[in-house]
Amino acid sequence: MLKFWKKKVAIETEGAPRPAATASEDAHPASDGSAADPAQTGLVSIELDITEEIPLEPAHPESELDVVLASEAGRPARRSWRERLSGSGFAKGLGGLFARNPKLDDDLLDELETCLITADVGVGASTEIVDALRKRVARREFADADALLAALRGRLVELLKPVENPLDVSGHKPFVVLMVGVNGAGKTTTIGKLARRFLVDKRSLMLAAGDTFRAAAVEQLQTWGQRNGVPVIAQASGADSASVIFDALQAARSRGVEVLIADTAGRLHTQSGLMDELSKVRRVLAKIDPAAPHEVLMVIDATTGQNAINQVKHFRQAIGVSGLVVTKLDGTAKGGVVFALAREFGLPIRYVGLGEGVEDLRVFDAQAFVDGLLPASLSGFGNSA
Ligand SMILES: Nc1nc2c(ncn2[C@@H]2O[C@H](COP(=O)(O)OP(=O)(O)O)[C@@H](O)[C@H]2O)c(=O)[nH]1
Ligand SMILES: [Mg+2]
Repeated sequence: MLKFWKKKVAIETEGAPRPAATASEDAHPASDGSAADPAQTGLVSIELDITEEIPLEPAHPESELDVVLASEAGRPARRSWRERLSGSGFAKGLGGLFARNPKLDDDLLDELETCLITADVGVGASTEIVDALRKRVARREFADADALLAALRGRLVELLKPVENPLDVSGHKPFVVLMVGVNGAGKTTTIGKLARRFLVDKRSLMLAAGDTFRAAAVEQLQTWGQRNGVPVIAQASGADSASVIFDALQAARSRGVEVLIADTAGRLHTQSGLMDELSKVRRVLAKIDPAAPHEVLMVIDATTGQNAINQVKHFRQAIGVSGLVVTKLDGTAKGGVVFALAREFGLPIRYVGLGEGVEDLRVFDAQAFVDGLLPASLSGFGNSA
């Protein structure tokens, strides 16, 4: 039995007085504490009349998200991790290696090491993993290649377990999630997917169109918000990003919203001006809530490979990063970067993107991820090993 929820939301970006401290933030349109005039500030007034029906209590609560998502536009239920990851270079490389029914010798271990490095696991982690296996092979711990594969699986899961740490938004209200990352990493689409999850969890939320760099980015978020009945705080493109996110936090607070997700421009970590802007977002938010943002979620495109490591270093320096989302692990991504990130930073990997669909953002699960990358067993490849 499905129950439905009808929602009517009126949003206008308010010009409420701001704390005196804000006056020092040069670019804020109403930093003198006066009521903001939309005509002067370029604030966009958004009137949402949402009558879209959002199913809240699906027939099978144990797979709530699946049911809701599958019911949308006749989508098929979401695909398994293995289906999504089997096309990756990592899965193909390892699958190919073990499918040859290899002998347990140095050549196999060398090939395995090359395979891990090629899949972007990183030289340090790959060598470490293979050296440990080499010692065990020398001690004749493995009866066959299947046993070696099982040991590899165990080690890979062990590497990722410490970063399997889901995002918990219950500690603050509003809980502010700031999305950061380079251009095209998948920030805005991830916001859509994430927001959908929160809606299914029955959490009230609001979005801030903090990517004021491109007009299309503001529209992308507004369109999504309108379609899903989620208020979006926006200003005309070219406005100050920190000011949009500041307004959004004020609005979210006054409306008792539980989660605020703020988009930001896809800045390159080499552009120091843009990085400074991120630091400013943090400073400005702290005037309303010293603990905000409560999560700085950095989105990383898995296809950027080892460059991802440098990106994280720069963003950590500029704003601090508390969690990662690794997108585009479907298709041809090498996937190994997830291990390299885990080893290098130990930052929680909150979600992974396994495709472009709304159902393809998954809470990171170390075991499911590794199982998706590795062949189930050698017999799965028609070998008797
Ligand atoms: N295949 C795939 N594509 C994705 C994934 N996440 C995002 N994308 C695509 O990446 C492109 C850039 O995404 P966008 O959200 O605009 O990036 P932004 O510049 O960081 O906001 C879009 O075409 C998305 O559909 C994913 O997990 N898998
Ligand atoms: Mg974007």
